[in-house]
Amino acid sequence: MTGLAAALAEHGMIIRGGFVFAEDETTPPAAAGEPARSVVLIGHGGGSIWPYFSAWLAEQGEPSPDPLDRWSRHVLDPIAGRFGARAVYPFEKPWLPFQQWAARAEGLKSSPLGILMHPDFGLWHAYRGALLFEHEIELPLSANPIHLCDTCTGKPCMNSCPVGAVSVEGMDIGRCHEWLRSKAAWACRTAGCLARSACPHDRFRYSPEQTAFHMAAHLRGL
Ligand code: B12
Repeated sequence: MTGLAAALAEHGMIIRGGFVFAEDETTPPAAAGEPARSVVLIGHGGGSIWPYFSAWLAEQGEPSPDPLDRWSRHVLDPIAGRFGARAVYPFEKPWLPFQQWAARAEGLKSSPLGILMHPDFGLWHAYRGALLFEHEIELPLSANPIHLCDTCTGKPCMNSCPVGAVSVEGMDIGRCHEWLRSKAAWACRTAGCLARSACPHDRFRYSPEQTAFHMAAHLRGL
């Protein structure tokens, strides 16, 4: 996996763990059409992709929809080819269970926001794709990763949403979206999700530019 890690590092991406599927699991096809035996998740912690993606975006001509998705394919399709894998993406429908895979690959658990909590990156990480292999590739799981939400006493994420969409029951997405559609939600619409921002584990927080980019994409989908 050293070669793969090096190829990804050229684009600010990292390996986000991987695992062998269970024998009785139905899996998507790998490169030659046979059911995949293993999956390696690819993504980033913090804003590591941002300089690479922004430089690529600046070279593109006319703006066109979903540039981050296009960039992800542009980077990962050739890398998948080099390593004999098939690349799949979190934005492709029918959606593949990226969060379930991520939880298995890195032992992560969900925050009250629904986003997985990472012991280092906090809420500031995402998945840009996954590589499906015909053979077994197992990557070591860090021993019992800490779930930071378990020891968080103040739970500021639950007190920071202006419409109380985050609670012990989880995230009320309908309430969040109704609010986001209103002009009154200017703070969330410009600075990003206030509940996510309130998380104290924010060493890897995205830059204001990256946050605004993701929020604009999110708002276009409402
Ligand atoms: C649909 C979707 C959404 C929908 C959720 C609809 C719903 N009712 O659950 C909406 C549009 C609300 C959404 C929002 C966001 N999402 Co979203 N989303 C997805 C997507 C494309 C598909 C989820 C799915 O159904 N998968 C299929 C099922 C079978 O797989 P699963 O692993 O069991 O998926 C479950 C979870 O992913 C969960 N889920 C997904 N998103 C969200 C968001 C919230 C708030 C909650 C409660 C649950 C939830 O719902 C799924 C069904 O149970 C995934 C990518 C993917 N392919 O999984 C990204 C994904 C889960 N989203 C992601 C992110 C980052 C976000 C946002 C932060 C986007 C942003 N604005 O920047 C927000 C979170 C809101 C916030 N508070 O900031 C990341 C999460 C990474 C992580 N660190 O955990 C993913 C993996 C995409 C990626 N490229 O990395 N999302």
